Amino acid sequence: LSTRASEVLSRLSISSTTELSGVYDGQWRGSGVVQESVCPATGEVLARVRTASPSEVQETLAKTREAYVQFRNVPAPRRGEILRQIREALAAKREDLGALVSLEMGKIRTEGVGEVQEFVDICDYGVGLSRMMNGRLVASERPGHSILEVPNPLGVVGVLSAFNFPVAVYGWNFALSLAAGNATIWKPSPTTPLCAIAVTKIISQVLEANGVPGAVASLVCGGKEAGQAVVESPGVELVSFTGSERVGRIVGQNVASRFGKVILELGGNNASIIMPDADLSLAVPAVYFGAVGTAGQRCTSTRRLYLHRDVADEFLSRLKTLYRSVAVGDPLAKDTLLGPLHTGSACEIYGQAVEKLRTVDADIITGGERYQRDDLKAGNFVQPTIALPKSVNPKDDIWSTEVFAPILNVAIFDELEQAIEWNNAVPQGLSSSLWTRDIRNVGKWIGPAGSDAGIVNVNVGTSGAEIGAAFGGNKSTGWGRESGGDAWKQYVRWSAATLNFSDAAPLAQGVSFTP
Ligand code: UN1
Repeated sequence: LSTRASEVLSRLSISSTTELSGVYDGQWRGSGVVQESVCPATGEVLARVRTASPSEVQETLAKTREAYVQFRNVPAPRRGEILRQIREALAAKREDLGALVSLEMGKIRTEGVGEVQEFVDICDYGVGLSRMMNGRLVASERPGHSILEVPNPLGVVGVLSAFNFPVAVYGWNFALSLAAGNATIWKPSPTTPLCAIAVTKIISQVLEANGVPGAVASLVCGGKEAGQAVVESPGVELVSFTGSERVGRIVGQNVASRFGKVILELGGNNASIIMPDADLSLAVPAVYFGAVGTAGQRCTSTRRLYLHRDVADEFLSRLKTLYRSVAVGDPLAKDTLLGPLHTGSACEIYGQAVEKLRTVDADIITGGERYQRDDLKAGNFVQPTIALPKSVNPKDDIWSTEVFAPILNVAIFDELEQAIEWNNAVPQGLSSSLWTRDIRNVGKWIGPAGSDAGIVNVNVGTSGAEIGAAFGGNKSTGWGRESGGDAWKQYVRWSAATLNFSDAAPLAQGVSFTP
C-alpha cells in the first residue's frame, strides 16, 4: 500500500494489513465474506473487511432495538449534547476522513473534506433541533379538553447508503435519527466500507464515553443480503435508502408491504437552463462544476443543458475550453478537478452511453474516450463529455436515463416554456437550475407551471445543496426528503393525545350516546 494511503488509514485507526471487522453493535466483529476496498484512482487494495454474516445481521438488529429501548428515555437536549461531542470528534478528523473519502470513493480532496463538513453541519443542525423538536397544543372543540400532538422516538432507523456520498448521506440520517431518540443501523455501499468503519469508530467512542450503548449507531458491512435483511426486518420502523431507481422500487415495495416507513433518494437527471440574459461568467463555471464535479457521480450532477439559441455558441465554446483543460488525475493532488469513476464497471457504462450517443448521430463536442495517459491507466479515468444529440425529445433514452458519469447532453431552445417542458418531461425529479436575471422568468420557474423537481435553483447550479433545506426529489427520484427543513418529522412517532380535564365526558361532533 502506498505510504500516503497507509498514513491516512492509520490516523483513522484503520489497519491495512489485518482484515477489518465490518460489524459494530457495541462490539466489533464480522465473520461474513471478505470485501476489498479498492482505490479507484490507482487500483490498489486499501484494506479487507470481514462483513456481517446473516446471523450477525440479525444479532445486530436485535442489539440495535435494545439500544433504542434504552436510548429513547434519554432527554432530547442530552441527546443533543452527545451529538455535539460527535460533531467535535468528526471535525477533529475532517482532513483525514476527507482524504479517506478521496482514496476510497475517488472524489477530489476538497469535495471529500466538504462531505465531512456536511456531516458536521447536520450535527450542528441536530444539536439545535434537540431543543426544538416541538409538538403542538391543538384547540379542542370540547370544554375542558386539550389535544396534544406529541413526537416520540420512532424506533430503529435503517440507513442504506450509496458509494458516491459515503459519509454525508449517512450523516443526514444519523444526526436526525439520534436527535429524535432512535437507534440507527447502517448498511453502507459494499465498495466504501472503510469510510463507514472510520465514521462508526469516531461515533462509537463518543457513545461509549457517554455510557450510551454503541448499538445506537450500529454498522453492518455487507452486500445485497445484508441490505435485504434490514429492509425486511419488522423491527426497523424507517428505512432510508439512497441508490438506483431499480433497487429503490424493490426497497419501497418491500417496506410498504410490511407497513414500514421509507425515505427514497433515487435517480437524478438534472437540467440547467441558460436564458439569453444569464451572466455567463457565473453560469459557465457552475455548469462545469455541476457536470464534471465528482466526475458526474452526484445524484444532483448536471446531465442535461438547455441553452437559449442566442447564447448557445458562446456558452458551448467557453464550456468546451474548460472541459479540454480539466486537471485530471490523483484526487488527493491539490489542483486536480477530475478524479476517477468509482469502479471499472462505471467506465463500461460510460463507454456504452457514449456509444449509444454515437449510434444516434449525436455530435460529441468534446470527450468520449478513456484517458490514455500512462499515469491514469491504473485508475477508472474517463474524459468529461459534452454531446449534442440530434433528437431533443426528452422521452428518448439518451435524455431520460440517468448515466452516473460525466456526460452532459445539450439541446437548444427558443422559449423558456419549451425548456421547462423538457426539464419536466423525464421520469426523475431531483434538481434543476435556471440562469437568468429577469424576475419574470424566475416567477415562472418556481411557480405551478415551473420546474417539477425537488430542488429548483436560480443562478445556482444543480448540485451542492446546503443542509438547511430538506433535500430530495419528486417523481421517480422517490419523493423522499432528508437533511433540513421538516425532514426530522419523519424520524419521530407522532401521536395525537386528547386530554380531558373536566367533570364530563362529551363526545366530539356533538354525538349523543346516552344509555
Ligand atoms: C447525492 O448525490 O446523493 O447537493 C447527495 C449535493 C450534495 C448531496 C448530494 N449536498 O450535491
